[in-house]
Amino acid sequence: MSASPLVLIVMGSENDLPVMQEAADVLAEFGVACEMRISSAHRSPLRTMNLATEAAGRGIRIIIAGAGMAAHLAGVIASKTTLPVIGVPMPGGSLNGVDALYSTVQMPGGIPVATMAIGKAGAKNAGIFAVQILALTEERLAKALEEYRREMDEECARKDSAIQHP
Ligand code: RP5
Repeated sequence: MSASPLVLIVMGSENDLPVMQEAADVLAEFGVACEMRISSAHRSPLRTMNLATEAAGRGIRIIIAGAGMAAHLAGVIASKTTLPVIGVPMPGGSLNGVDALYSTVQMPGGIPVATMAIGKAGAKNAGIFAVQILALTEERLAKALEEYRREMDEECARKDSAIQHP
């Protein structure tokens, strides 16, 4: 794994870590270096702004932002960088993540956030989506993605066979 991170993973609270770890794990599987940070759009707005504005200059290519409740983290970061920003709505709270989903996905025209599903599936897909972006210019990753899909297909076939021949 190369030393300098290509993907920055930001989350609004340490309580988001069990979900956002899914993104870091899948990036590690593909050998893509990432950096994980805690910064909140509401509780630490200046730190969040600085993370966003400085990211491109230090070699970050993609930002993954996970937040819950009135989740403005991904949108605020997207407003301060032209790097692609992938949003992950956190589950939990009174609305179990639907609030975060709407807050993350409903961006005004001009400032996109690529919003994933609520929770761990969304975090995992954020990592894979980041790899897919990097694979556009890195042949090693394009091949690794093909292999990843092939293994999923084989796993499905094994389970299909197992259920038929218990
Ligand atoms: C958001 O508010 C965080 O992303 C978190 O998901 C949610 C609640 O934060 P905590 O009160 O658990 O720190 O900013």
